[in-house]
Amino acid sequence: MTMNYQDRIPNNIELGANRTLQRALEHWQPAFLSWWHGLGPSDFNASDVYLRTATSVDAKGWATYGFVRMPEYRWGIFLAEPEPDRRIGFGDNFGQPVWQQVPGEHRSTLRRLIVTQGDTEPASVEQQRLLGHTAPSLYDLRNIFQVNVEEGRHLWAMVYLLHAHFGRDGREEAEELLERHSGDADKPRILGTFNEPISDWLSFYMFTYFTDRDGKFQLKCLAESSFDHLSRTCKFMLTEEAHHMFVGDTGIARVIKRSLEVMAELNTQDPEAVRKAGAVDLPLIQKYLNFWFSSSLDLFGGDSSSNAASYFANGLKGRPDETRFEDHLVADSLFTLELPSGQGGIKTEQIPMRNAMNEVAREAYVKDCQMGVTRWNKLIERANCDFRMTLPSPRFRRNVGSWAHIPTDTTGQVIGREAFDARLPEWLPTEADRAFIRSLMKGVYEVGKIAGWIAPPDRGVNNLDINYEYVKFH
Ligand code: BYC
Repeated sequence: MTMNYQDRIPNNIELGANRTLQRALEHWQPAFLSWWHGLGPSDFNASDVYLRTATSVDAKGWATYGFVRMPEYRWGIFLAEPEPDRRIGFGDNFGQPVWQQVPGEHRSTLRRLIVTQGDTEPASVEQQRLLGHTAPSLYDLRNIFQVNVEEGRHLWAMVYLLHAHFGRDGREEAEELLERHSGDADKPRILGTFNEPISDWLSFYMFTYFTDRDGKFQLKCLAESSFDHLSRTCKFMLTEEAHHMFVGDTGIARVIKRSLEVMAELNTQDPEAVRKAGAVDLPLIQKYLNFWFSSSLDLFGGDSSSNAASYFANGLKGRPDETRFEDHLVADSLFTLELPSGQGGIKTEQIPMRNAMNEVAREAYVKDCQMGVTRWNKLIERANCDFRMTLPSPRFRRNVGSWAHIPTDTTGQVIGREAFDARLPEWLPTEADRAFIRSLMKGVYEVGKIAGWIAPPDRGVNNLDINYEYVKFH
C-alpha cells in the first residue's frame, strides 16, 4: 500500500518520515477496517454523515466539519503539543525530566495500562453497533456516529503508542485489541462494563454520561504520566471526550424534559400514564441511572490497590488534576476507607494514601457525576414535579473492591441477601422495563422529525439548525 500519510492519516508525529511505524500501521490498518465493517456501526457505512475530523491539534484544525462516509473517516494520530522541560509531577521520581522512551523496568506495566485503555475504545463501538437502526432523530444518529469514529480514533491513539514504543509485543497487543470482543464468551473485553449490552438509546445516553466520564478521569490520570507520549496522547483525547459526555448529559436531560411535558399535558405524575403516552417515566430513568453509575464505579478498580500504589510511586499514573494537590509525594499520608464490618455494618480502616489512589479518582468522579444530576433536578423542580434523581451510594451493587457482592440498599445500608433480591426490581430495570424501553425504539430519519419519547435538542451541531439533514442516506 502506498499512501500520502498526511492526507490519509492526519498526524503530528511525522509519520511520513517514520518507516518502521508506517510498516506497522500498514499492516494493522486493513485489520482495523475489517473490524469496523464487521463490528462497527451496522448498515450505515454508505451514508454521508456530518462529522468533525481532527486534522491538526491547533484550535482550528482539531474540529473540521464536513460530510464523510464512515469507513473513509480519516483516523488521525495526534498528541498535544509538548511542554518544554516537562518534569515528573508525582511519586518517587518527582521533579526529574519526563521520559521520551519507555524505561525497561516499567515496560510491561505501561503496556498493560495502554492495552486496558485501548481495549475500551473498540469495545464501546461494538456495544453500540446496532443503535443506528433506532435513532430518535438524524441529529442523534449523527452524534452516535461521531462518538463511534472518535472512539475508533482513540483506539488508533493507543495502537500508535504500542507500535511506536513497544516493538513486537506492542504489535501483537494491537492485533489482540481487534480480537477481543464485547460480550464474547471466550474473548471478552477486559473491563466489566464494556461487556454489557447497549441495546437502547436510554442506555446509550447513560453510558456516554457515566462510562465516558470514567474515560475522562482515567485519561486525566494517564495525562499526568511520566511517559510523555502517553501523557500528550491522553491530553488530546480529552478534547474529544467532552463531546461524548455532552451527548449523554443532554440526551438524559431531553428524555426527562419529554417526560415532564407529558406529565404536564396529562396533568399527572403517574408513571404508568407517562408510559402509556409513549414517554419514559422518571422512576425508570432513575433505574437506568442506578445500573450504569454502579457499573461504571467498578471501572476505577479496587478501593485498596497495591497496583495503584505502584503506578503512583513509579510515576506511571497520577491523580486526576495532579497539580491541584499540594503533596505530590504522598509518602506517608493515610486515607480512611469505609469497609463492610462483616457483621452487617460498616467499619473504618486507615490505609496508605498511595494504595487509595483508585478511590481518590473515584471520589472525584462521583462529584463530577453529581453535577448533571443537579442540573436534571432543576428541570424537574421547575416543572413542579416532586421526583428527584439521585446517585445511589457507591456501595450499591458493586462487583469490584471491598463492597463487591455485599448487599446494600441504594443509600448504602447493608441489608440481607433476600431483602436485596426482593428489592432489586425497585432499583434496577426489570426485563419488563427493558421491553418497554425497547418498544419505544424506532428509527426516525425524516428531517425535522423526532421520536415521541425525547425532546429535541436546544441547539444543532456546529451552529447548524437542529433540523439539518445531518445524515444523508444513499
Ligand atoms: N472489570 O488493583 P486493582 C474509557 C482488574 S473508560 C474487570 O483493583 P487496578 C472509555 C485489574 O485489571 C477508561 N477487571 O485495580 C469510556 C486487576 O487485574 P490483575 C478506561 C477489573 O490494577 C467509554 C485486578 O482487577 N481506562 O476510556 O488499579 C467509551 C485488580 O485490580 C476491573 C482505564 O481503565 C473491572 N471493572 O486497575 C470508550 C485506564 N477493575 O492485575 C472509552 C487503564 C479492575 O489482577 N487502566 N480490574 O490481572 C487502569 O488504570 C487500571 O487498570 C484500572 C484499575 C483503572 C482498570
